[in-house]
Amino acid sequence: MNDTTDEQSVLTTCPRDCYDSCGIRVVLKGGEIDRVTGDPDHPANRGSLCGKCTLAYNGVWRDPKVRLTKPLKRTGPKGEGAFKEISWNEALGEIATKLSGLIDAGRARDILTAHYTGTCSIIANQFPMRFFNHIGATEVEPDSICNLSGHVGLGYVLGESAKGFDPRTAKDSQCLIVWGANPSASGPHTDKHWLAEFPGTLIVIDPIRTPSADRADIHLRPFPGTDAALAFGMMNALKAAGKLDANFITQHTVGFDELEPLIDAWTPARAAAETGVPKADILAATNAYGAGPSMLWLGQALCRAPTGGNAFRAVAMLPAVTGNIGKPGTGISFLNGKGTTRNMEMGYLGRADLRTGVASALSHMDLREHLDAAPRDKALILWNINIAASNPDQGRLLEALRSEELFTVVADLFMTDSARFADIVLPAASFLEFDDVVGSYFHLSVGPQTKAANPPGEALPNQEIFRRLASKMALDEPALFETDEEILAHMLQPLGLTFDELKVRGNVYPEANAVVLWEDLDFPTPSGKIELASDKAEADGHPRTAQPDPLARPTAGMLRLLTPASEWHMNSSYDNEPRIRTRTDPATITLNPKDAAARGLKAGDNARISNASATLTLRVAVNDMTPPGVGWAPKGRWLGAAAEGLNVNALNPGLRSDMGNSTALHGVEVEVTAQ
Ligand SMILES: Nc1nc2c(c(=O)[nH]1)N[C@H]1C(S)=C(S)[C@@H](COP(=O)(O)OP(=O)(O)OC[C@H]3O[C@@H](n4cnc5c(=O)[nH]c(N)nc54)[C@H](O)[C@@H]3O)O[C@H]1N2
Ligand SMILES: Nc1nc2c(c(=O)[nH]1)N[C@H]1C(S)=C(S)[C@@H](COP(=O)(O)OP(=O)(O)OC[C@H]3O[C@@H](n4cnc5c(=O)[nH]c(N)nc54)[C@H](O)[C@@H]3O)O[C@H]1N2
Ligand code: SF4
Ligand SMILES: [Mo]
Repeated sequence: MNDTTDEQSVLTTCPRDCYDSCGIRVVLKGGEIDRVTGDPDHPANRGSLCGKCTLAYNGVWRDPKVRLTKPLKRTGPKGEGAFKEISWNEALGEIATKLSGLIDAGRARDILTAHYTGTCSIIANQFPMRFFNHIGATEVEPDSICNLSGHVGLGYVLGESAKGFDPRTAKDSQCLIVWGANPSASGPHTDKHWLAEFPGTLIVIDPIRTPSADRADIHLRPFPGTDAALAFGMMNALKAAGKLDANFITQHTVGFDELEPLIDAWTPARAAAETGVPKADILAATNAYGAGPSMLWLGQALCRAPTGGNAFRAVAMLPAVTGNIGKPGTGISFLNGKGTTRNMEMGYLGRADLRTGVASALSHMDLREHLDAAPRDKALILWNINIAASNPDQGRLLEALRSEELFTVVADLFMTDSARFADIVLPAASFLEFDDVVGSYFHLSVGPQTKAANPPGEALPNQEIFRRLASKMALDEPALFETDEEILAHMLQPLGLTFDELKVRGNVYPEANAVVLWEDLDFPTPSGKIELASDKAEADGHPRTAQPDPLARPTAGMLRLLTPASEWHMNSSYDNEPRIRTRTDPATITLNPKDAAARGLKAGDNARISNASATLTLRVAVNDMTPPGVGWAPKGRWLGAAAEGLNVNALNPGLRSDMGNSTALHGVEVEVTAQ
């Protein structure tokens, strides 16, 4: 804390699921939070916070009238939101009785836990898994709702998917492709600073003309799901221009002989016909990328097509065949996560080694069906997640959550759509209310999460909730009771830092200077090289190499529905902030002028968006930022925001991608008609 006359400030870090991980300066007056602002000295955000966090952190997140402050017990039918306040002792007692009963009956696997990135600070994000590992519960595989197909696809090629490039090496680069990411929403400061200052040619590949695409020197607009064809067309053009790096291919890759016939078959003209991207644009992008050194940023939407895993493999071939990896100014970044370059022992937090029984992961894609299957008296414990708003197959999921046999516990800051279906609701503390650590998944920095206020009412940090539950269940594994101070000391020790030092510094780069990731060109694949063809993929039932074939266009009369990140929401978080609702109500779908005209729709009309799964009413916006054949309706709305009590995820029957049993939510097709 830095004293001024009557103000003090606390440096902390935003732990939302966002590329930026902004530095925050919390200003206190008289020991109370006066305002939450950006840290001017933080390299990622340089003093500002995004609009949504500025409003929410100075609004509902600190409003004790909106926050959950006491444990609650359901008093009415599930989903109706009727609850009474109870004590922690009573709440934990009820949960302990239910869980111990299942464990004693040899049914620990029927205790399901789903959690994700509601908060990404490391202890609050992972420590509760010690409890679930120890009791032998079933974890709903977190990434299967977001990006698992990408991890699997990239894993076949590079052997690891969470080691990317150091953004600081951009100074050595002359071309950057941002492929299927929209940093203007998903990492707004990375967009405003890093992308804007990129010294070379900026290429954005996105069907939608996003603000990031507007910033680009070249914007390619493939029809969704045709990216693999585009990548093959680019490799064909690179070969024709003599830009393939034969030495690199020989020394550091395997399987080029199997890939080459496909490259030869996919001329830029053929790729243009299949993707809708003009041939001249494909050639311009290829020339820029081929000149090197070049960087490639893979966004998370790219893997959310039914062919998303294959798309990742195909696009990852570009740096491999041109040698754009392992040198300054090159590389391929999906997520910069796990232990990579931050030197922290991430596995220590959730302690998979504590697991009892068989590890039984369940995909989010199978969750609804699993809840409906006998025995139905399972327990479902949700923390850091809002499945009622975020998961596919929404209509049937809500039905499953309505079951009187299912015992549901939700820990959250707010009475979310999921919390309304709970038997017991537990009030969680927010990031402003306890100490922790945050690492960005783009920048290679680490920041403190510093306690700036007490939690409202009786709210507790996730980790404390599960310590107390372990105690109530009389569990005696010492790791379940390790304190935050002990964990922080353990995690920061390899960085040579104490938490107190980190709090003063506000952020650190464990590697002070830009690092070149993959510099050793030693890939953790079976061959130790980049695998253009993969025995492992084949053994898992996939083709040996990436395939160029595009995903089929929507059925006649239907539009492809894209529902990516919204500028004003963080997944479903923030839809309960009134000043955000004023800016975003009513929920809209943006149509290309041709598609709107063909349906007799104009801006401001209400449209019926429907398919076999559901019907939803959305307000129409008309703009050629959306290409013909596509509707754009960003995610993030709570169910009450629509007349039907549903959101866009009701339109997704639960489409799966080709890899990892992971979501393919951008494969959804809808009919759009005037109301
Ligand atoms: N249509 C469509 N659907 C999508 C997507 C899409 O692009 N389109 N994206 C998918 C993706 S990528 C993802 S990652 C998922 C995300 O989906 P979710 O994981 O459900 O994300 P949120 O909706 O933000 O829910 C996180 C919850 O955590 C709560 N929370 C915040 N801090 C804490 C805390 O410290 N403790 C506790 N206990 N709770 C806390 C928040 O209040 C919020 O209710 O959605 C998926 N759904
Ligand atoms: N403001 C805000 N920030 C967020 C989130 C949020 O909800 N709001 N969510 C967070 C989370 S959980 C995640 S996973 C990340 C996701 O952030 P990003 O990695 O940026 O991914 P998305 O926002 O899902 O989609 C990015 C772009 O991909 C495009 N796209 C869709 N389909 C295709 C396709 O087939 N090919 C190509 N080339 N492009 C396609 C979409 O039009 C969209 O503009 O953002 C995080 N940051
Ligand atoms: S959500 Fe992202 S942009 Fe907004 S304050 Fe947090 S880290 Fe920064
Ligand atoms: Mo995500």
